[in-house]
Amino acid sequence: MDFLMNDTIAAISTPPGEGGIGIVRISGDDVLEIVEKIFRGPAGNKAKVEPRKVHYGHILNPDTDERVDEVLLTYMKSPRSYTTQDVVEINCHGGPVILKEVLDLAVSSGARIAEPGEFTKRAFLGGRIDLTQAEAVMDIIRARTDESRRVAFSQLKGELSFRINKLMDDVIDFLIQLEARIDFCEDDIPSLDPGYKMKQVDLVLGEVNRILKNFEMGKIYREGIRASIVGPSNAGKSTLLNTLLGEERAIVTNIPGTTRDRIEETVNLRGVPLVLIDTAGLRKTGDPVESIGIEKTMESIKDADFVLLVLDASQEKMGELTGIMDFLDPKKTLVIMNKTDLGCNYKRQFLLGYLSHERIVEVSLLEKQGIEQMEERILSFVFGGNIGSPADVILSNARHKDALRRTSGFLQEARKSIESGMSDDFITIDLQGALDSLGEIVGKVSVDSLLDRIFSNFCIGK
Ligand SMILES: Nc1nc2c(ncn2[C@@H]2O[C@H](COP(=O)(O)OP(=O)(O)OP(=O)(O)O)[C@@H](O)[C@H]2O)c(=O)[nH]1
Ligand SMILES: [Mg+2]
Repeated sequence: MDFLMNDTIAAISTPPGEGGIGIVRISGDDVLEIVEKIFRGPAGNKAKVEPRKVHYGHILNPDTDERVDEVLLTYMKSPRSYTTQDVVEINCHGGPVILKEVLDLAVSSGARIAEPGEFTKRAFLGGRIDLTQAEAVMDIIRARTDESRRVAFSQLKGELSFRINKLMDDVIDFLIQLEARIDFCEDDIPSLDPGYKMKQVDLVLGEVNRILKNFEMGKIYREGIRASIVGPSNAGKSTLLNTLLGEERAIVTNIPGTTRDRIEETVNLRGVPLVLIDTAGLRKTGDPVESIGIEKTMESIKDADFVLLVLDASQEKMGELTGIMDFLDPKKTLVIMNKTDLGCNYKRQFLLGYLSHERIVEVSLLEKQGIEQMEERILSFVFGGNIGSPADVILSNARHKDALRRTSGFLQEARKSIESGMSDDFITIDLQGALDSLGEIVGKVSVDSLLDRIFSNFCIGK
């Protein structure tokens, strides 16, 4: 990767398709030159563009003198721009043909097409944001619910970086104290007490482990969670999907075997993106189409993070359920006892042989009874009982988690070294390892391939 990235890049920064406006963004040393070639003020004159002002005018094809579009152009002068370089943003009419043409003109006037994520990569390399913030940009764009967006935005504001930098400072402070005793004659400075050393390591280790703990929660908010809705035919599986979705997505009839193909929809369950998979009912059937559906149901159970097993509460017969229950993993199953309006005749005891009572929720989806409680149960089940506030979540990225895991490993080694009375040399090696892996998170150790991997996930124009 070229670290002197002052060549000028351009891209369409708005999504493909038609819209009220579309934006072409250009960044690099030649921005003003390009503007001079292709932008004309209201009177058709070459306009002087000033930083942080919006300029009205036209984009012109300099070869044919043809006006391509009427635009608003904003110039952000280096270093006070997103990339820290000279940047212009041209607000055009939002048609794909116009945007492509303006982009082509920028390119024929000296820019090159940006790679995905290249604007943000420049912001990082220009020192405007650190790695966690660069990654948060992508997470914000991809956020599927308001809460996912909040988690990403707190990262963009630098909350994770702040905590990591603080930890790095603590490790460095401790390292300096140890190094001082290694480098200088032992007589000058009294050696450190093992209890004191242990305390220094534990302070950092405690915080690292705390941040690691909320990763799982962060992941759920960011990526969502997959639930497969299964159960005997006619129990109300499709009704459950529709209820949680708030619309009539799946066909509901009183004919058993209505759902043949699996239906997948994302719902926003109090901020958690929940992917629901409605499946064909589990029953013995001679119908080949339905059999295929049932096979797919089995597959969807394997794919899902958990299973919502929908049963008919008014039915006494539980015998045929044994097969289903044996197939399901009780740790990953929540039972929705539906149709309580028709009576509660099911054998609770039978189910309690498989799972605990808080895993059984009684509802009437038809009469909309117990829906709120069901939603709460689903959430506390998803979060393993402890739903934290998304405001606490600052770790949502697998790369960060991996680096923190390694940090934690190094610190545990350091603990062992202290415990077994090893010399300070050994402890500093572990601490250095901890420091390096913390540094990876905020990008203080730049590794080309790491950067490329992160930024190539971005969309073009970002
Ligand atoms: N009385 C009552 N009927 C319900 C309730 N929930 C769903 N139903 C009815 O039960 C029937 C089956 O509902 P579906 O949602 O299609 O059931 P399903 O489990 O998807 O069925 P298949 O796709 O055939 O496997 C429909 O007639 C629903 O209106 C409920 O809480 N009470
Ligand atoms: Mg159905």
